[in-house]
Parts: sequence; C-alpha cells; structure tokens
Amino acid sequence: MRSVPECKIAVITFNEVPAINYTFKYDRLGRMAVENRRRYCERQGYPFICDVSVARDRPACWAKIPAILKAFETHSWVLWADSDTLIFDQARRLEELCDPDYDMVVQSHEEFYRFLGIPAAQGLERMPINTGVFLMRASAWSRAFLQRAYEQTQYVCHEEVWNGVGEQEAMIWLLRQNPADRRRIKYVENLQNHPKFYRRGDFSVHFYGNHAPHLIPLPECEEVLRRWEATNREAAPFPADIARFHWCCIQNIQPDAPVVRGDVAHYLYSPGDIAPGPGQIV
Ligand SMILES: [Mn+2]
Repeated sequence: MRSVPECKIAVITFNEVPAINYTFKYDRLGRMAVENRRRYCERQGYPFICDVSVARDRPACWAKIPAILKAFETHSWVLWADSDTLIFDQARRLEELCDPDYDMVVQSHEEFYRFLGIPAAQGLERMPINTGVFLMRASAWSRAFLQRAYEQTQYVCHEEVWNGVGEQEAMIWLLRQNPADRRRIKYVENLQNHPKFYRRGDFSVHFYGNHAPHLIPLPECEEVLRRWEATNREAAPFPADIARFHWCCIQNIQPDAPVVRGDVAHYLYSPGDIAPGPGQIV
C-alpha cells in the first residue's frame, strides 16, 4: 500500500454552470465559492482541487465521488465543500476536525431537527448525513463506501433540470443498509450551517436549494450579490443579510421561470428574513 503522510488534507470544490440555468446559484455563488476556497487554501497551505472531471451520464453533483477517490491516492484526508457553500471562518484549520477514530466527519443537525420539532433520532434516520461540506479519511472503508455509492445509479436523475436528488441520497441509502457504519461517522457542530442558524465561529454556510420563487426585484438582487462578491474578494467578514443573499442566489431570475420549487417557509424563513435590512442600499 502506498504510504500517505499523516494528515495531508486536500480541499475539493468545483463549480459547473448548468446549460439550463434559471438562477444565479452557479453563475454567481458557484464562482464565489471557488474563489472563497482558493483564498482559504492559499492562506492555510492546503492543496486546492477545483478541476474535476464530470461524467456526462449523470448530474455534476456525482463528480464529487470520483474526485474524492482520486484525491485519496495522494492525501490522507479530503475536505469536500459544495459550490453553494462559503467558508466564513477563514482562520480555522482542518486538522482539529480530522479525527483518526472516524472515517467521515459531518455536520450535526440536532439544532435543525429541534427547530423542525423532529426528534434527533428520527431526523438522523431520515437524513444521517448532508454532503454539502464533509471530511473523509482515505481509509479502505471510505473507498469502498464511495465506490458503492457511485454504483447506486437508481439515484441518478435524468430530468432536464436537476431536482436535487443524487449522490447524497445514494450515500444515505447505503448507510440505511448498513446501520453499524454510522459509528464511523463523527458528528460535529460548526462545520456547515443553514444560513438561518449561522452564528460566529461556524466554519461554513450552505446556501442550498434552487429555483425558489422570484421575490427580490433584480436591481436589489444585483446590489446584494455585488456587495457579497466584493466582500468575498477581499476575504472580509460577510455582511449580515445572509438569508437575503441566500434568496438572491436561489430565486428564479425571471418571475415567469418554468420551474419553481419551494417557498419562503420551505427554506425555514419568514418574509422578514429576506427583506432589506437597515443600512442596506436598495
Ligand atoms: Mn449544496
């Protein structure tokens, strides 16, 4: 077996703007995420992998699996972070998260389930992992797990506009088949958070979802995106209107877009959360 230096960590994020694109999610947020990660890796000295080959037989989200497997050849741990996530705490190092007693480190969703009024055990059963941001150790179990997940082609969606079901569901299905494997997963706080629950000290925020109804007029949306893009470029602390920024990324650019999914409540927001706040130029 090839020996890999202890705790050599690669960071992987890639962004692909879909051919059919009704929102700013990949066009603006995705590009921001790549820049955000590049800055983080430069500052912390981690190798950054953003050039990932995408198989044409399935949605781009699946490409994280072969990309991680490839990185395992030369690294002992991999941080995967979706192109709809931003690292908020650029000073935080990853070594403290890489616990050799586990194969996978994921975000605990207890706060999220509490908010939804779902008992934690039931919530974990339904969604044992969220693959937006996670760490994986280059172990035999991790390799086998990822390979088997990639084989679950029943979760490959062939709709024209990807509906958000994919590799995460394949991994969840595998964990349901082998419940004892849950002990290989470490649940931590502050790895990735829902924008609504963000608090200082959280490592990253996951701006999940897409094709939300158009609620923020385009000139306002543009102001919000530009302000966040400028902040991201400067690696300055992000602005406070985090829910509003989330909505600008995932809402349909046009009010009459052919695909509309969810509403404000679906994303756990109230209308006030995405409204302009004091001091914001609109
Ligand atoms: Mn995501």
